[in-house]
Amino acid sequence: MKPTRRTLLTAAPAAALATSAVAQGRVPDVMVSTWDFGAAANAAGWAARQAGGSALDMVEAGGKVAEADESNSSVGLGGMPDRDGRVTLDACVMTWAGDIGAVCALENVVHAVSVARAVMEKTPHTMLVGAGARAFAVDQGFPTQTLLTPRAEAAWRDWLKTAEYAPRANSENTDWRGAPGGPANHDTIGLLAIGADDRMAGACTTSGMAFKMGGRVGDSPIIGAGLYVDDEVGGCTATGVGEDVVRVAGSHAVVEAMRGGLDPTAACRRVIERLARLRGPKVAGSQVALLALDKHGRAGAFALQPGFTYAVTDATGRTRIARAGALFEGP
Ligand code: SD4
Repeated sequence: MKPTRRTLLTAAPAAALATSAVAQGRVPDVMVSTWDFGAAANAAGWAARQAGGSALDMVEAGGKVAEADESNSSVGLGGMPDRDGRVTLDACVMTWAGDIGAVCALENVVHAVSVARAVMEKTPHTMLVGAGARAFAVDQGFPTQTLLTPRAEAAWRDWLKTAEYAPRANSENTDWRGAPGGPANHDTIGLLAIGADDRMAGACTTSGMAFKMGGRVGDSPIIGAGLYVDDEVGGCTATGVGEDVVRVAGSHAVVEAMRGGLDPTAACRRVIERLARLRGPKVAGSQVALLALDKHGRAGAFALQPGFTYAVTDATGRTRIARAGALFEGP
């Protein structure tokens, strides 16, 4: 049936959908973030919610935690540079109302997620890149600083000895935990939250693939690829090799699969399977992970490779780390 203005106005309100999870006796999830380091981000997001903040405030607060943490390499400060030694950040935000903002290849500003929000709120545009993004951030009063830490610089100088570009699956967790294995080559935090008013927002922020070519942009700041939110259905965010996420418009595809009736895990799985069919052996060694949260407060994820984890905070404020299923799960 073609929706009329009347049917649109009388569609089930978001609150009714989210409370249906409570009616089923389940505490709905209200915030999810990629990887183990999402737990600290969720704590900040939860605090923002408790302080009366919106879902957008929640995901921004969470993203800023990861951006300021130089021990993850990287989102924001401490991010691995490109092959010329420059740390360039990509980020985006999307709200329940379809408002979007993004920055690509932003230099010298730690909180790319906040600059993306400012693009959304203060400009007539949806995306600023490179020098324009930096000039805008400075104009908005964002402080500037060097993002290349001694640790990241040392890793880059080490990489220059071979200059071999080879993304490693799940480096977000192994490198963040300080496990051996050399420098991280990708670290992204994607966040989705449902505010106390039942409206959803999302954010995604990254320094992209370590030792990428100068000017390279992955999926993270691209609405529909690294992030998508539809307040009628739910949201999705992606991590891993951005080139492969973009190929299938990963986050948008997951949201549409949920709209078609799949639960978040099944929706993520469908898109990962689609990517594997599309690319075959070309994705056999790489990681792509999709994380979704539906309007009922159900979280789910699926990945190409085992090892993808995510942090889930429920409406009581309790956080757990969950492990996603994977297409190439071992025997
Ligand atoms: C990118 N998707 O720039 C990002 C990297 C990433 O976890 O997700 N790392 O391609």
